[in-house]
Amino acid sequence: MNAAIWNREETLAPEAMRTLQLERLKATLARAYENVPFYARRMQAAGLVPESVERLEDLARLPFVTKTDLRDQYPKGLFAVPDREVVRIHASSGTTGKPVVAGYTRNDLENWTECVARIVRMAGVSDGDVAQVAFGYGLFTGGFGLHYGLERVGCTVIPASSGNSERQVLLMQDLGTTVLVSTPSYALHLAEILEDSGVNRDTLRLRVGLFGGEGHTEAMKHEIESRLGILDTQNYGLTEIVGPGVSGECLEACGLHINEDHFYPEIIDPDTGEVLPDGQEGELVLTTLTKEALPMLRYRTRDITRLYREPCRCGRTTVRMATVRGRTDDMLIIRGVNVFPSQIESVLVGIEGIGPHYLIIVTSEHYMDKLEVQVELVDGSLLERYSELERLTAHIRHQLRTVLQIDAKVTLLNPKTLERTTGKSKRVLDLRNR
Ligand code: DLL
Repeated sequence: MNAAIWNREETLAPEAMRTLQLERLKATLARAYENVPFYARRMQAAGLVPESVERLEDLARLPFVTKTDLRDQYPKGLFAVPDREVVRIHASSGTTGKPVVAGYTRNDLENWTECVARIVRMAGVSDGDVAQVAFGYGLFTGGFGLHYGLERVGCTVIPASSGNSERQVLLMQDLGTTVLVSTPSYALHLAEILEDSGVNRDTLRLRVGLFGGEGHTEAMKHEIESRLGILDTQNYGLTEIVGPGVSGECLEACGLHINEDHFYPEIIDPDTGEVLPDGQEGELVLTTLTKEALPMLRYRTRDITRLYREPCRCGRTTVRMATVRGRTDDMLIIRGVNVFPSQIESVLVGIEGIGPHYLIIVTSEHYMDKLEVQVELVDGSLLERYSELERLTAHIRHQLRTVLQIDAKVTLLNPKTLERTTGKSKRVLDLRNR
């Protein structure tokens, strides 16, 4: 087996994987039905018992679980084990209302560590590496989640946590960090700090980034790679399912391998709920196959992607998901046109003279939606050169129009005026009355 492959389950033949998945699914269904009244009620209402699922395809008969269900069951209504078996709690921050609370048994933590270890190895990271974790250590799953997986493969882990960018740079310099673990937007922010403080990139040992927690476009990936001089790899996950460790990119950079012996993926049409065939884009729905404390049956992630099973050159046989294109609740409908922030990002990052940070503002005037895109200039003195400024603005508007099919107001700002975040970035301000 290729040394970079951490567990043998990553290379199972498709039939063997399906057998394992079905066996684990049946056990999960039985546990959930027996221990979680919510699941028992839901299944009964659909005329189902755990034994109704005889094949993996039968899973499609089960109702979905949504974030609203989790909120209604707050804090621990979906837990399937007694409190004394829960050894860790995490929670998602949640921009509205109550957070989602996730619990883990000892076995859950062990499986989580193994899943993250796989992702770390996929990115070519191993015991010779020094990994600086710039995710928050706390209720957020990013810090602790990556931490234990990195330790498992033998890395030296620096639990820097998020924030204090100057200290992050100092740690990188003095401790010889080779792996940066953060959100992609924070990686760009650190690149800026490095440039501003005149640190010569070549004096650093940074070589690879393990980025996740939010999306980034191909264009942004190139920007990070060229400014930090590293290889950008991404990984995906969510609190409701486990945290990071659901899927990650290998060095072939052709999609994210899903740890499908632990998390069973489906793609559905977000409007009808119908399961879509491989290759078609839709909403990712995940079912946990090994989770004890918080089993999740058909959780609607709201993340838009597609699945593909063509063999990967890395030797892993696990199904892959494409980079998440956006979230169903991220999609803006502006004057009837569907707009994903990621489309705007791809346009902006390719344009010379402007920085990679941006803010999308949507307002409504006289019942008409207005889209404004604020972006920073690389060279602030351009603000005094009117004709050049006009030309650049017109160019950006034109490019946006070509991609989005709608007009946007473009506002060019002085360098470094938009807010920088150390965690997930907030790039959309929808001020319409909804
Ligand atoms: O962000 C877990 C995580 C931490 C993953 C660190 C990777 C690294 P939540 O805070 O619950 O959990 O947010 C989950 O973030 O549904 C996606 O919308 C988004 N997300 C996470 N990773 C990616 C990614 C963590 N690689 C939500 N690409 C998910 C796009 C991502 N979106």
